[in-house]
Amino acid sequence: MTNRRSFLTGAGAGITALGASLVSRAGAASLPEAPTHTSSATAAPLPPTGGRPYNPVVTLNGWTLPWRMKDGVKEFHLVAEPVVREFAPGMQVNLWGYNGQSPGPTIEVVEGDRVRIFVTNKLPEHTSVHWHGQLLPCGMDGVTGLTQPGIQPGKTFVYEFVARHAGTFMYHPHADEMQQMAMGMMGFWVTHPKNPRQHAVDRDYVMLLSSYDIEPGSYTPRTNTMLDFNLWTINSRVFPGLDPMVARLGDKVRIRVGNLTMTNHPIHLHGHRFEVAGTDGGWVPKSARWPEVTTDVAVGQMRAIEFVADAPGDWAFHCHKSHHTMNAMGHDVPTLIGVDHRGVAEKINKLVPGYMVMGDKGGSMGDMKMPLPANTLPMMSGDGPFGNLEMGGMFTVLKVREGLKRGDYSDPGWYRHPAGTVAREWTGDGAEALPPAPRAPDARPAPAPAGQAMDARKPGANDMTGHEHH
Ligand SMILES: [Cu+2]
Repeated sequence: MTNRRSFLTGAGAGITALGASLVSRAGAASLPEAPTHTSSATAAPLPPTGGRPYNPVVTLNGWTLPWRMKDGVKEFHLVAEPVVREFAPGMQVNLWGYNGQSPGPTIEVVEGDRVRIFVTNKLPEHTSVHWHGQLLPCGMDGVTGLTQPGIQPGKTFVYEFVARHAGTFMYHPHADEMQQMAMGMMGFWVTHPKNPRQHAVDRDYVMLLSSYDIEPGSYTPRTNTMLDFNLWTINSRVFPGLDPMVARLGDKVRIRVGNLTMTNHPIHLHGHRFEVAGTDGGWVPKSARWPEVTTDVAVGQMRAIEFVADAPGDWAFHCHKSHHTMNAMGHDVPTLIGVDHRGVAEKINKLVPGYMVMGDKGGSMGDMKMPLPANTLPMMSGDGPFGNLEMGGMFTVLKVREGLKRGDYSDPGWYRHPAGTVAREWTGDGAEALPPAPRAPDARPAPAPAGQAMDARKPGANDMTGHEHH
């Protein structure tokens, strides 16, 4: 009834059997199931149901696409379609994704596997899928116009190739890219080594970085934005909507990060040292690795970092660009430190009820409850054991605990610090004498605090830069 030939020579007029091709009616009758997933919780790792064994990955706040084996070929079915993604409780976003979610499900295969991926387009415009980092026949590369025609709405294409090398990859459209990626179309791909003991770790997390420009109160990203995004996401979630990464004390942990935003992200982990063990080009030889606590993931790059989780605690993991650990309401706010604008606020309040003075003592809004427009998130939030975390965006926590069960990814709650190991207020009693705090030799008087008269001078009209005027 159906065979591989009918897929590859199907109804797509003018398409050669060498490239990605339209699925014929006969082929469509035997399409593998296209499972969907709408929960934004982190799904348990999906162990292989056949083929070579591997150690499955965990997609933070995401899931892995099940497959079926057919005549020795692993068959997957992706459906490109509009989805609704919760970025964090309180904010739903209209995105485009795959199989009910953005990012799409993670695809896991083993080095040497022959893989067949059916892609059904339920978007209102054509699309294609590019398999970023794969070494494959050119006609399977998924570049609309160059290696295949676009997959028109309602149509299904089939891609087929051998996953030739193990590593960390992703998939995304190469069709109307600016729109489709700005709408969240992307997914992770992991090709496991043939030998499961090679590059083996105890926990293997994967995440894709994406960014969105969503006006507070609206539900759909502005897709023509080039640089000025206001939501910086890990797997289309923002803190506090991101689950923690959990590790047992002593576990070897890998975190694979792919960047499909328009800027680089220096990814930083607290309390540990890691090495970059892989890129989308493959594994880094051991002799070429060096210790790091931050690694930059540039646009279109992937980095697999590895470390031993040897320090119990709740450790911050985040992009080091401070604007990227902030949600929508923190953008385009002028600096008001040192400015007394209480009078201005009163006047504005008559025109704009609810206007709030922000940031005259700094930016911290952790304790303020301000009315937000519907469907957006405060710029920094998230309740921790010591109060508000003042974080959003690309931020989550690595929770390292003793005695966790292998394969237990559930949130162990907040870390219980051993007595005497937490920073605390110094109250002057006890044995510690306050050491002197010498000031820089040429220290100047600080600017007047808010509420006092200020002698405003333009920067540059004084010698703050240290240069003499001539
Ligand atoms: Cu960043």
